[in-house]
Amino acid sequence: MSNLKNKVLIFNPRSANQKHRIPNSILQVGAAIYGIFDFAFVDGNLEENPWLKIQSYFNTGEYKYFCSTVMPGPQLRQAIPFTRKIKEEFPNTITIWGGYFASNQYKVSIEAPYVDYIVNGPGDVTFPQLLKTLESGHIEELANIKNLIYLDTNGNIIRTKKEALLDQDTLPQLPYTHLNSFYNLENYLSRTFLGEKTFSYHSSLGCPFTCSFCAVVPIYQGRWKAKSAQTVYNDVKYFKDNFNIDAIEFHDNNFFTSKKRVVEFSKLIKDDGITWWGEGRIDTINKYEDEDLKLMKAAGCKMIFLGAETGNDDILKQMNKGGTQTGQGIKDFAARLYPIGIIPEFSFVLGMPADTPEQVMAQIEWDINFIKEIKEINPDAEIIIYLYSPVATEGSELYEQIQKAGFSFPKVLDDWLDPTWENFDLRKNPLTPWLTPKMVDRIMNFETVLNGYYPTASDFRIKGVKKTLLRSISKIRYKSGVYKYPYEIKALHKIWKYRQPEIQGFYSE
Ligand code: B12
Ligand code: SF4
Repeated sequence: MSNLKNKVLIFNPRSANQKHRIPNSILQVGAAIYGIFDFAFVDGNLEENPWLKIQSYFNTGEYKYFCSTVMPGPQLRQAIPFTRKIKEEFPNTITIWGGYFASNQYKVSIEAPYVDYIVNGPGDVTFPQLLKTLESGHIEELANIKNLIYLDTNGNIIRTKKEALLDQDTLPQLPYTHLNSFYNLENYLSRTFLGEKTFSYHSSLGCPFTCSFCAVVPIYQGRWKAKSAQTVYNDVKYFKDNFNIDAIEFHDNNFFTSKKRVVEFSKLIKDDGITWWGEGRIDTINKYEDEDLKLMKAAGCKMIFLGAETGNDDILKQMNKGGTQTGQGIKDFAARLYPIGIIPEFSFVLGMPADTPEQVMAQIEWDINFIKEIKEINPDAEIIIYLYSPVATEGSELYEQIQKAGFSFPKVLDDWLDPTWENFDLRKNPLTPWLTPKMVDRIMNFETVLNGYYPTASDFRIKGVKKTLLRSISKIRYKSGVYKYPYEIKALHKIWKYRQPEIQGFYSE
């Protein structure tokens, strides 16, 4: 299929300023065409000027496809202007987007004159099929390719059928060596609070739940498929043997869905001296036996990221949190993990819409007190606070509700580059009309005081005397509930460069 004029460039726009993770999205996209098309990777995280690099590839005249993964937030800063520029400077280029932003905000993306195709969800079959079809010139066959979004000749948006999730063990091996020929893999194995050399791995696709606020749901619609414990272990072992990794971040949306798989994996990895972290659900993991949790701890599981969302059972229902999660369940689980020693990292979403401003505020206060209770039960528990920021899950009840409350997303792709929308993506400035500045301040100030009184265990910069000082300064505010203007705590955080996992997008930096 490959010739000198149809090479493919696969781009990972800059997503962070440091401690770059192995770019699994583009790796998997590359795996799908490995041996079929010639392709180059450009990682915006490791290039000082990625545009120059991209341009140099296209200047050879050999590249025809510009393909970018796009998640919301900082990646848009390169994805949007570079895709536009490619079309301006090399008008014959075909542009293809994939990833969470492209799939969820598909209308605004595909209507941009410079985005030609969107791969909606998994690209393992769709991507090579799309390239082959475009190469064959049989454009009429596009409609038969699953997981694809494009405009027909009349400008109508076509969204083809969704493909059933594939058996993840049958997917091709990720082309690590190929990536290494562009960027030394050592660049991606950073020091984090988990270890000196942290490897990032994505072992399962989707999630079996359908929480109404979550970006995973519109794409996977309650489906989940995982690689087997043995396959995961084989990949981990490869990195242990070749790169001497001592830690893993599992990037799965819901790593702990299958107890059997987690137990099997724990048994396999237990003697390798590797520390690991993943994301899971409280109600799912609370069903594990104590023996399982102890085995996980012994096998290196240090911390689990858990969507607590809120302690209020009615709101959990409104969020469609599904499963059996309750406020009491969160407390029970926090208590259970304390003696076992696995740190629960609870993420809360504050500022959900309600009928009146008083109700919104009352709910915020309620959650603040709930979080304080959790810290009483398990002082090791980490708390991450997000402001509720809606995802365009069109058709969902919650989306209808937020639209009625006056919320809408940008109608033109370039508008996503506005700084206020970027903050929205970082879930710090939600632009949600039901949240008043007073409410946002109350949440943010509480968060500052909480982080002062309980500095996160995952920050290796704030320890010893610094920690004691910060705690004593924050104590009166924390105990009295007077959180306003916590400048003294902010100043210390600034001096000591406190890291905020919810903004940096990862928890174990
Ligand atoms: C790793 C990761 C990061 C890394 C960046 C990695 C990178 N690319 O450089 C870091 C930590 C920097 C990051 C940051 C953020 N992230 Co992030 N991130 C993830 C995570 C955990 C894994 C992504 C991944 O590697 N997946 C593995 C690959 C194989 O799956 P995939 O990306 O879906 O790719 C498949 C398909 O989508 C498709 N595909 C994807 N791209 C492309 C491209 C082409 C051309 C094609 C054809 C197909 C295709 O094919 C692939 C194979 O089938 C996801 C959640 C998840 N489990 O996916 C969140 C996720 C994408 N992140 C998210 C967000 C919001 C962020 C932030 C913007 C905000 C935040 N607070 O987290 C920050 C930015 C912060 C900042 N200051 O920079 C959200 C997006 C939500 C949404 N509304 O769409 C997710 C879904 C997490 C979540 N559930 O909330 N993130
Ligand atoms: S359990 Fe987590 S990943 Fe799954 S749908 Fe709910 S919030 Fe999303």
